[in-house]
Amino acid sequence: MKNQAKSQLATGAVAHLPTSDDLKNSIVRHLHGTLGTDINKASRQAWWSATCAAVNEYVFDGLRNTQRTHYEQNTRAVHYFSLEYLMGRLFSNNLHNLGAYDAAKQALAELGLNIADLEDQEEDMALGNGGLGRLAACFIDSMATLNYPAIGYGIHYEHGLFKQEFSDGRQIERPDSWREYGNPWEICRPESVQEISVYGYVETTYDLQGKMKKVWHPGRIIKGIPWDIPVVGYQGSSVNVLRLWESRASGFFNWDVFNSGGYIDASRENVEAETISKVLYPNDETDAGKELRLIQQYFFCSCSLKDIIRRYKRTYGDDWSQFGAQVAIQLNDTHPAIAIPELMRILVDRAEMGWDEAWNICQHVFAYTNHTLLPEALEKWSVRLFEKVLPRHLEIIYEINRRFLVEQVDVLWPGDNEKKRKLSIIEEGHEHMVRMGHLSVVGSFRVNGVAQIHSDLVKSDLFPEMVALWPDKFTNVTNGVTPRRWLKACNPRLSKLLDETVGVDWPRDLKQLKKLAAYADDAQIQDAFMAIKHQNKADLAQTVKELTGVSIDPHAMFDIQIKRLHEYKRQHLNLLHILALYRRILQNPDYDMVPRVFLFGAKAAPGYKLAKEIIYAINKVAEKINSDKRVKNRLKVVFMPNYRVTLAEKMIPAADVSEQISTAGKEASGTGNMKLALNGAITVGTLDGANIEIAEEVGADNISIFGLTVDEVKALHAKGYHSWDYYYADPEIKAILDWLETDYFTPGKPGELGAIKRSLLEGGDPYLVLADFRSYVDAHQKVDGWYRDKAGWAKKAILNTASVGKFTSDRSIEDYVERVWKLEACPVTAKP
Ligand code: NBY
Repeated sequence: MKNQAKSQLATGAVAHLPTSDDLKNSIVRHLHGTLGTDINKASRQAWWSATCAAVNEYVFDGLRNTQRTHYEQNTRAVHYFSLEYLMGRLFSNNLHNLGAYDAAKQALAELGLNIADLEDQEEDMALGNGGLGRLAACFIDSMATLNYPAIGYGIHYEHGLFKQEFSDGRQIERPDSWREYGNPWEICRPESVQEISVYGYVETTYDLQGKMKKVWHPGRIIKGIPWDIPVVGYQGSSVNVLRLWESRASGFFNWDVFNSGGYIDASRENVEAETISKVLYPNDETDAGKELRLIQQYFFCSCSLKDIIRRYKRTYGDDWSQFGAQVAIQLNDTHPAIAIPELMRILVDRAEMGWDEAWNICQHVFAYTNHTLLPEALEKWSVRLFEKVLPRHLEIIYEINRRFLVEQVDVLWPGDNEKKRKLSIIEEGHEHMVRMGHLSVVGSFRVNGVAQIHSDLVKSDLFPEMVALWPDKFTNVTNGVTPRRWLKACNPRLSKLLDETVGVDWPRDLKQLKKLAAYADDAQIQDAFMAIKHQNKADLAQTVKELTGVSIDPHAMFDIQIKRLHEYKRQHLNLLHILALYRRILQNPDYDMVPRVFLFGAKAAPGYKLAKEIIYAINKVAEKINSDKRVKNRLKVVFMPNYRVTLAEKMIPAADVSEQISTAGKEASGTGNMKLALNGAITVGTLDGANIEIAEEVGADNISIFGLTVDEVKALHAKGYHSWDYYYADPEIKAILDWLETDYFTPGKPGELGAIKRSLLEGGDPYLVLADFRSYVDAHQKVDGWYRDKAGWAKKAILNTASVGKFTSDRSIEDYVERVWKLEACPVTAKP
């Protein structure tokens, strides 16, 4: 008998993990019975769908067992509210988490198929912009793995983040239609439909006892249809749910129009209702402040709250006394903050509860995570817009604010109008605005930042008075990433080496990696580790060739910056360094440097002009450098198109150097920094966000830190920063900026790359690029020296992987459980 690939032991919700024969039979069965085709003529797409269906037999089994257990145990649960989930592909992730990847690989091989080819059939599920959305995806993976009863709530966007193409070096956005050919991982649950209201007006009425009652007469009713995506915990522990709402016209309101011959008007209303979940806003960090966006936020919050309440009532009926004990809601930034007045509305207007009792419930339910200090990214909605879209919620916010100012602010600071002005949920400018951050802090029992320094700054710079009012409300939870996706699945070679050296428990106990430190000086392990890195680089080189046509040499140092394009993340600082190296090579043909390939991946928000100019400049400089014979392969520059989770999974395992170079105080945490260090890249970074904690873990010898600290940044701004001084004082800076303005990189078109220079000089260089330039170049010089010593570099790389066990999202989730949610794990056992 042939050797069947064994799957790992079933430990949780999934009763029987598949063998390769099980999967093979099931795949063929689905090819016939679900896809209606045959092994002789099935397309790759059909094979992929059939394989997903086969995997789903086990996933759904786990889902049923988990849901039954949660219902029977009646446990407290956390509800993660997020406008974004950047899931990426689910095929290999689900197989790995089921412990069935090898079995599937063998089954497919026996059917004459290569599993990697099938993986490439899947579109990324890109329902998010960047770090915030990916964090939500890592968190739901960890919550399932750790057996916490948890549901993720969000929007089922028809179009996720745009696809990026380059045309003559400039970013072009194309729509992303991830579900065009269906999505095998989701289940539509029409039986759990919800209806929500928007627009209209509020009527004040009085009952027979003379008691005032507010009645909202909505202008529009919209249906929310839930799609459930199973979230498979590692080794089949729990299978939780991500529930995403799709908007539909309610039908209800349109009949009159329809019957009176208004067919076109009626279908226009349909289109408008369906627009709500049509497309993800591509704004990273800055909020658009658009009506549709506010409706999106309200739509998913209202649907989700009603869903939670429906489930609660199944057990408790009209007894609300246990709601606060049973339900925790985590707000992923302020985007879902409208859930706070919505719950108040449901309790006060619908359940006819007194204000104090209702407010008390809210304050046991909501917790808020802040992801940014950038002033332009702190959400505000105009009172005018609120009044139009959510008139009743505006009244409730006014009342929350009135009580807050009278009962809290005026008690601590009697008669201090300046304090009231600063703390008011309503900002009084020439246009009155609702401050969603203030609302979130006032309405939550806990507020956290996403790295220690960021949480400290949230307290000291963003909400100092709120801290004076409620010191215990504020805490920190440093971000983390799931090692299942970001090491086990994306870097199988390194995973195997780790299994052999530190044992197989590291994917769910990442601190086990510490054992690897004992081998940091072991020549054999060093060779193995660097051979793996080299193979990963060779794989990436192939991808680069296919996607861009550029040839890169895996023997060169791979220096990678992957993240959204933003001035504060300073991709242009990286560019200035590249230009400095290029200029040195041209000035000195024998300039001695370790050959380097600089790789970028980044999307710019479509309306962010300067960000797009930076992409263009990098592409133009890349073209010139890559075709300049004088460089003799010491330098290559590649901007990878359409950066997304799937591309990250190919780039991260191949990185030697990780660029984490934000202006200190601006990057809340970062999570790419963690993924890169975990895969053995050495960080060149500022003392910002989680870089600080990474430096603490890996030690000063294994990271290259540069630049101003948060305090120095503040001091420099206070004293007055003049970027021109650096331009005149540093001839290299001057030469590079002037060079960018010539037509050297854009023949015949001088000034095409002038935007960067202008922003750094006339624009005042708000992110201190020129102030940090010299120390950045020095930090890279140091890295260049390190790389020349092969054994020394291997040791540093190994120590990076060995030292970053702290940054698993499992640890983040345990921190949330302890500091915020107070949940009990609920292990699931499969029914025999
Ligand atoms: O959240 C990121 C932070 O920049 C990063 O430092 C942190 O590690 C990560 C997870 O905590 N923030 C982020 O990704 N923000 C967004 O994607 C985003 C998206 C939309 C809007 C604002 C921010 N919006 O207002 O539309």
